[in-house]
Amino acid sequence: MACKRGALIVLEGVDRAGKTTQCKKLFEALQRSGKPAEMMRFPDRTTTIGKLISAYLENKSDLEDHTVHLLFSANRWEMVPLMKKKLEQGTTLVVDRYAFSGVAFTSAKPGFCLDWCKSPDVGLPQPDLVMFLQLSPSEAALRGQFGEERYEKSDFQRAVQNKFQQLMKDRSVHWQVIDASQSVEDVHKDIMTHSLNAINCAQNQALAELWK
Ligand code: 2DT
Repeated sequence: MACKRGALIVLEGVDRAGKTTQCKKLFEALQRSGKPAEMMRFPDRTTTIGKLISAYLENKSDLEDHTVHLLFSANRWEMVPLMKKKLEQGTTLVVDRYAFSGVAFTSAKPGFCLDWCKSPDVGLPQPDLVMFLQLSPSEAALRGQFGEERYEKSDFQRAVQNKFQQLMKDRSVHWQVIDASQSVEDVHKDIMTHSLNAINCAQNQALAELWK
């Protein structure tokens, strides 16, 4: 490796756990401490594939369930060359949702198994750290109403939460559960500690492939 690579850091979690806020705080804190970092999010709604996904999520179009699952995965694969380039250049990527959301959301639908849902994402860049922002449904409810998008229903969100619990049993992924019921600043401190560790470890390790 020409220079020390950046780390691939993913935040996952249930709705209203504060993923997007925490991604931004982490990105800003890394930048302030002089560590090259960039933020990404999935779905990336700006690409051609992302626009199809966005219309689906906003209930402006309907897509068959397998089809939309594969589009979410394609939306990650189309970013892989750029992700690898950034990581190799030493930039740490802070990513809001990844393949785990892909699997948890689709497998919460009737008729889908975890293995089928994982298969299109096998071989994606393996995150160095996946932090799961854990929040109970009752605490999430205190943070306000769900939005208007397709998956923002409490029964479905509960099923998604169960699927995340199943995914977290997989020891091939470096999961870290974060208590998202703490204050924004305390959650940030936890996330920063784990991220700095991951960045240190990643420097001396080759990028692996997810679920392979
Ligand atoms: P936000 O843009 O608010 O995060 O909502 N999703 C996401 C999937 O069903 N599959 C995926 O692969 C990904 C990344 C989660 C996006 C919604 O899309 C769902 C919520």
